[in-house]
Amino acid sequence: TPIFQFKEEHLPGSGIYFDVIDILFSAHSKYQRIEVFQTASYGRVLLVDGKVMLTERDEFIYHEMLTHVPLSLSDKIKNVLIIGGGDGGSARECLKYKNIKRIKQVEIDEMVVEVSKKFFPTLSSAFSDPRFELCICDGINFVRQTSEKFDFVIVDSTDPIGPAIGLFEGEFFENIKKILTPEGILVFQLESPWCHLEFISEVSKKVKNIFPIFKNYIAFIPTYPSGLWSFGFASFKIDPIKELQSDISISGLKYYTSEIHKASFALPKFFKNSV
Ligand code: AG3
Repeated sequence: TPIFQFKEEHLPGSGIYFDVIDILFSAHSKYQRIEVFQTASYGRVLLVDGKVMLTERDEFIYHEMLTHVPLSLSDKIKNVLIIGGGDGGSARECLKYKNIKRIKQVEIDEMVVEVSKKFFPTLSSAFSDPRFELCICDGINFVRQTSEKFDFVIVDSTDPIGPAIGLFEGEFFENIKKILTPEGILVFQLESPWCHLEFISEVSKKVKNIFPIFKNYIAFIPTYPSGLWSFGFASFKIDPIKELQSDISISGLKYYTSEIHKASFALPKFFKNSV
């Protein structure tokens, strides 16, 4: 029997709810409120400031689409930088590729990592891999200062509020451009075209002015606002549709296929018209 209903508002007066069976964790970190609930239908849910970051049941969709769309385009990707993504889901997917030699993760909030290790073992398995390296620091400063180069940068952020605002700004994307190799790719989570269209269109315009190639793509993620979610893809020369060659060699995926890859760049008209 549920102890209460947790609700997240997606649009004024409308949203999603979960029957909560158990409160597994609830605390304030230096940056944000972190909660883990056991729910009736979605398994464990990770909340940051009252917003759903992931659920055990549908996290695979988000993490597969953030990583396999770019990684299926080139087997030359060796060094990966993940900004945010403290739960480990994106790193877990990257580690499925033999060509990836090193993953550097830059997460601002250590509590997210600790909570994932404790409550989300299927996500945090990556943290013990020898190719994985964690830096608890601010991603915005990291890309400003580092002299390292990366073949692939993933921005796996929260919504653009609090410490994450800077992860959607021009200066941040300019700095990522400087640390990418010539064959490099940037992907980032870009909110819901249904709920945050204006924001998406502003960010997309900024990134289009910085990178020669920029494309928006979408996926169906049931527990995020409206269920229609988007991502940004940027690169210097790798085109995300033309460069897709053969079928993906990674087995055990549950959402990503090459058909889905191609289809994810087909945008609903209201979205296409505004980006
Ligand atoms: N990052 C994107 C979560 C955004 C969801 N927004 C919301 N529920 N209002 C998820 C991090 C998973 N690695």
